[in-house]
Amino acid sequence: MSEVPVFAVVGHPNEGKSSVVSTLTEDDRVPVSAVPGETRQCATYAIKVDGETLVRFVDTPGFQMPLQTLRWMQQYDGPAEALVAEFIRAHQGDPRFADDCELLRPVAKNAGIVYVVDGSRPLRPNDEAEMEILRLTGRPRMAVINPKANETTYLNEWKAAFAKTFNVNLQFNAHRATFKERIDLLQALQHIEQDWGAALAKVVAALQDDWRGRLEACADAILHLLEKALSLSLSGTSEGEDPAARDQQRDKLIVAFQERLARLERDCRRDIKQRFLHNLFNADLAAETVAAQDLFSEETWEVLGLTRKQLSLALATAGATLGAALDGAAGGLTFGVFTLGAGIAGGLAGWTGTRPLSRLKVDLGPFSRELGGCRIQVGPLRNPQLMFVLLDRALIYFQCVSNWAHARREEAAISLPEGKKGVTAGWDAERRRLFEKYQHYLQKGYADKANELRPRLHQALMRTLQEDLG
Ligand SMILES: Nc1nc2c(ncn2[C@@H]2O[C@H](COP(=O)(O)OP(=O)(O)O)[C@@H](O)[C@H]2O)c(=O)[nH]1
Ligand SMILES: [Mg+2]
Repeated sequence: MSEVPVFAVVGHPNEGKSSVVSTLTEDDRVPVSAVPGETRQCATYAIKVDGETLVRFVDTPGFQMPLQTLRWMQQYDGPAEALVAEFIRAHQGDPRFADDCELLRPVAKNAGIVYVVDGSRPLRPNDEAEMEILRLTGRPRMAVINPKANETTYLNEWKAAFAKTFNVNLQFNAHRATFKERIDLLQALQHIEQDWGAALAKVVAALQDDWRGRLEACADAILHLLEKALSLSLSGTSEGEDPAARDQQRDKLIVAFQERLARLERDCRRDIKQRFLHNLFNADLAAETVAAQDLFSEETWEVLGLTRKQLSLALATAGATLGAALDGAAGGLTFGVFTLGAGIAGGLAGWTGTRPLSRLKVDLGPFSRELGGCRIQVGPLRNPQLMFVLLDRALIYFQCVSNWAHARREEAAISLPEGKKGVTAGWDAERRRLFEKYQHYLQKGYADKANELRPRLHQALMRTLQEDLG
């Protein structure tokens, strides 16, 4: 069959039908609403890859009069294949059955059926009636349990009821489903009707290809961020050679430097987000979370990046002075990225919000240099911790965006458990060293050597995106 398969997503009002459609088609325009019965018309959404429509899902209103609808169907004695069309013909002028007619319209046109229930509540007589209606339509059908609440008491009851009426049933949390779970649902659909098997297998293969392409693009975006951030350096000329003038100039450069880094991070996030077809979701609003905090906040460095031990190793390899980088009284929580002059605090008040600048540790040597005369240079950053914090922030952002179901409309809140919870601290030493080497080459200005490493870095990132975060 060369036609694009169509599935009507049906069920009781407010059980998550629109949510299932939204998440499956990655379309956040599907209206998801807490108010039952808002959808009165069917609306069709598609999974498309490279502009080609591969499968369609029809979002429908909920059953309105299931008991009466069933009674009519049980009394019907015309040809079985005309049942649904006859029901619609008999009821289409009656406003009490408006929703039932509307939701059965795609079924009358031979759509397959995806029946959605909230499996966290017990079964009711209406549900039995709805399932029986769907059985009587004779169309291929699958039941999807979308547990809206964290309640599993009734799951077995639901599954037993489904066993009688549906070819396949599956649990699918429309607000939490990952890419893999979407694929599982599409694969399950392959089994409800042989004729659609090939078309749906094509959907699955195309989506898997497409997903891989997205991950490749994200790995590229993250590598681009690293390259730009780690080779970033700014220089300027102070007005006069006295220390105060030089400090002032250096402080200005530091602020500009931080702004440039922040912009690079923003660009990287935008590139990542763009791949996952989100219009409403704003991951940047995750204000309480580590990845969304200031890159240079102490809390960020506490949770992300390398552990103290990993960092000492990295610093030793990079030939930096351990003392400078691991100073700080607070249990080694400060890593000395920036050197801030005494007179700078006022001028910088804006960039860490309310955090007192005095808590930032000083690491003059590697970061800013006086080039002679009135010339001052800031960057490139030598501290490996900065690179791993940047990586962690990008990876956590990726993880959040790529797993954010399109039906989920609340604001993002990425929460991380206590302790070192960056991604890179969990990497094997080989992977970490590869990136340390890259940073080293970029700082030294060995562009060729840095470029040679890129395929391996890309591969390492792909592994993380696919395996560590998948
Ligand atoms: N927490 C949670 N809420 C859900 C889930 N599915 C649906 N909802 C909520 O339930 C309400 C109805 O969802 P919707 O998809 O519009 O249901 P429909 O009326 O069957 O189309 C909305 O407030 C959704 O946010 C879910 O899987 N988890
Ligand atoms: Mg709806």
